[in-house]
Amino acid sequence: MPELTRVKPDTDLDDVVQILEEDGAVIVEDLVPDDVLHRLWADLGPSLGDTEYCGDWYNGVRTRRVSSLFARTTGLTPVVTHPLFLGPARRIMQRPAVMWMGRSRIEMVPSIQISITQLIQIHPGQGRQPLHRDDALHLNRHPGPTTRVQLMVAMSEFTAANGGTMVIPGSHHWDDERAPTTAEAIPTEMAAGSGLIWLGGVYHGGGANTAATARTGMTIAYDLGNLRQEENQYLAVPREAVRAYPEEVRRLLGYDRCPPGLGWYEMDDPYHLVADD
Ligand SMILES: O=C(O)CCC(=O)C(=O)O
Repeated sequence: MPELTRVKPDTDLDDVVQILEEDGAVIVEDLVPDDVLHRLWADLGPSLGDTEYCGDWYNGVRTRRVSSLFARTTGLTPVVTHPLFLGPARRIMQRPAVMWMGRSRIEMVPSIQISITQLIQIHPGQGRQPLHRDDALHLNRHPGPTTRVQLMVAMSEFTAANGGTMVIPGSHHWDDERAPTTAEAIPTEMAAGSGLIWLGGVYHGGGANTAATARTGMTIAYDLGNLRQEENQYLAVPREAVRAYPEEVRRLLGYDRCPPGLGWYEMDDPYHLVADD
């Protein structure tokens, strides 16, 4: 069976971008250091115990999901600013768009924003999730420009048996009429602390858990700044919690404008709402 390409955290950004553009997915080994992983378990793990199974065919009848992660921990900066997550997201999505203002030719670079944050814990007995493209949320047509770059951090080991994310490499190049099949999907196998990064046009889904213990992943996605966030971060994260993060992350949580003119507040930069006094 073919395998997903694996890179180390110090791999050159250009190489990772090239892998993502060709395969649509890559595993970054040791993306999250042990101390960060322990902190995230301490801050987020207890919420899983307080959460019921989702109970539906898509989200999983033996799957627990916990969202609003930025409201639950102040420990996400090293994850969302990791050079091999934020770097490819910026490089792949922030492509200049040309426009004319009268006789002036202008190039505008869009922003990107955090779109969904979720712990996903797949318990023994959970079946395969339907393979899907996350950018279908925005009704994207394919093949086409990438508007989402997503990360799944293994909070526990991912194996073929315990529900490691199923991925069809290269499927972001397919058109909209080609249906994905399970036979084409590769299970993500990675140690706790490693991360799977994939593009929004790639078919993927949670695997079946036929093992004895649960698999826990933490997913966070970047979307292009001119799209609606999947998870409404303005409602999910109180402003005091946003202020616990550095300016770059506050802006990535949506307190930013997307050029040329989306998202202003009182005709000004919305960052003022979460800036330090
Ligand atoms: O849990 C996983 O491995 C993938 C989950 C997923 O793709 C989803 O819920 O949309």
